[in-house]
Order: sequence, then structure tokens, then C-alpha cells
Amino acid sequence: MLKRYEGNPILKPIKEHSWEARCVFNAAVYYQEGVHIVYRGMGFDQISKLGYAFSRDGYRIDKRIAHPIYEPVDEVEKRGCEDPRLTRIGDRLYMTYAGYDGRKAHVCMASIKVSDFLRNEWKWERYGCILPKLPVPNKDDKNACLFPEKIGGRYALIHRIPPDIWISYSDDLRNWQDHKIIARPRKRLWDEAKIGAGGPPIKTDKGWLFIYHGVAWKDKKKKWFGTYRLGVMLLDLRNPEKVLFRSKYPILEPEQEYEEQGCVADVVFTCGTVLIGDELFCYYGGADTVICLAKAKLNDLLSLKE
Ligand code: BMA
Repeated sequence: MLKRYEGNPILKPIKEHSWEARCVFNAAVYYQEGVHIVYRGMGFDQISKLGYAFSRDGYRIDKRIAHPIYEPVDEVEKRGCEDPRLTRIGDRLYMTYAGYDGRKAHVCMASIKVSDFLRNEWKWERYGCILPKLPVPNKDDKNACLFPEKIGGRYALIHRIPPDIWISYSDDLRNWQDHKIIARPRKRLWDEAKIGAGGPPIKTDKGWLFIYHGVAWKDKKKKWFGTYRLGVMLLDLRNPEKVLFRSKYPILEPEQEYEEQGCVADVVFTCGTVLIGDELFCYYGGADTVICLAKAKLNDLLSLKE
């Protein structure tokens, strides 16, 4: 369903930059006169930091900053800031990401004024972990993304406590409540083991278009996770807890060498898409090692049946 760009990968690790010498993957994207890419980079210390690149046409990289633009500060993220997602609300960009403390992942958030971001002045406001009291304790919580507008008067956040996708609501973006499961893995399908968000949902007249990742078990013992694939859901505009459609088949799965071989084999994983004209540009990590692009016509995604 998603068609790969022939020029993939669009970003690779840079040996000379220790913080991104081993892999670059899982990127947040924001569109304004081009695609702003905030990506996860990792060196041989295994600590993830976030880098920045810009592409005017969405394909070719015109600018890439040599140093990280965001790195661990808080205790909860001391072993890495992972898998960013960007959502614009008003004149600010909100970045949700997984803070890793060496043991567990936490949903963390930061924000920045759009004008500072565009000037590459990294004046982040940090919120730390925004979901400190989980409905299910002692589990990872990650793969969080914000809806771009309030729903029923409140901010809404999608996140993943394994193996399910949850939603939570807030009046002030700091305190979150009403945690509910909106989607679960499906037995004997490509998303049987665990599921999680792709990028922030995109508003369309048919509903919220929501790309997600699904993981299969490696074998029948159901002990180890296997292949990561991407699928699509359509969520009700006024009540995103209602899943109107969920693809039975993946829209992208590892097939190319750069998806099958790398730091983690058999992975395609997205943290963000942008709409350019009538096409959805999906930026994704291949085998947790490189950053790639695949596209589809928005209407084709919306008219998927099964
Ligand atoms: C998930 C996350 C992603 C990664 C994926 C595959 O748990 O850590 O960052 O791409 O595993 O390794």
C-alpha cells in the first residue's frame, strides 16, 4: 500500500558524529515550507539523542545539524530520549518521546515556540514524565502522540502500555486522566503481540487517520517479538475511542535489505507523517538503523477496505 521512495534510505548514521555513529531512525516530522525532521540517533554508548534535518521537497536532505538538538537531562531519561513525535497546537510544537531510565520507558514531553524551532533556536520547555501514575504500574509506557486539537474540550494523548493502545485526556497538558484502552492486538494477525502509535493522527473528513505499528510473535512459543509492520486505523472524529476501521493487512512491511538487516532486523517503525498535496509522506526507521520514506495517496488510504 505504501510505496517506497527509490532514493531510500534518506538518512544514514554518520561515523564521525559519535552520538549518531551507530544508527539513525524513528523520526518526528513537521511540515512548514518543507519537512522538518527530528530523528533518533544512537552512538555506541546506546544512548539515544535527537537530531535535526530539513528537506525542502520531502525527499532530498538540504540541511543536517551535526550535534544533537535534544538530549537526556532528567533522571527518567538518563539512558535515552527515544522515538519523538511532534504535534503543533497554536504557536507551539509539542514533542512527546520515550524517556528511558535504563529499566523502563516513560512518556515524556517538551515544547517549543514554532518560530524558535524554525530558526533552529532550541529553547525547549521540558515537562519531564507526564504520566507518572500509570493505570497499570511497573510497565513501560511509550509511543505517545498528541492530537493536534482538543476533543470534547480536552487535550487527548495516545500512548501504549503493552500490549495495547491507550488514550488519556487533560485540561492543561500536564495532568492526564481518564485512561482507556482503544485498541488491542489481534490474534493470529501481523499485529498479534503488541501495537503502538505511529505519528500523531491526521484529521480528515472521514475521521482521524492513524498509522500504527503492529508486532508479531517470533515463533509459536510467543516469548520473543518478531517483525514490526505498519497498519492503519480510522478513529471517530468526535470520539477517537471509537475505531471505525482497522486494516486487516499491513500497509508496509520489511522487504528491503535496509529493513531486514541492521541493528534490529525486520523492523519498519514510524513516528510521523506529513501531507503534501494529496499524498501522505510517511517517514520511518528501517531495521532501527536508517531513515526512509514511503508514500500513499491520502484517498487510497481512506478508501481501504479490509
Ligand atoms: C520498540 C521501540 C522502537 C524500535 C522498535 C524495534 O520497542 O524501541 O524504537 O524501533 O522497538 O526495535
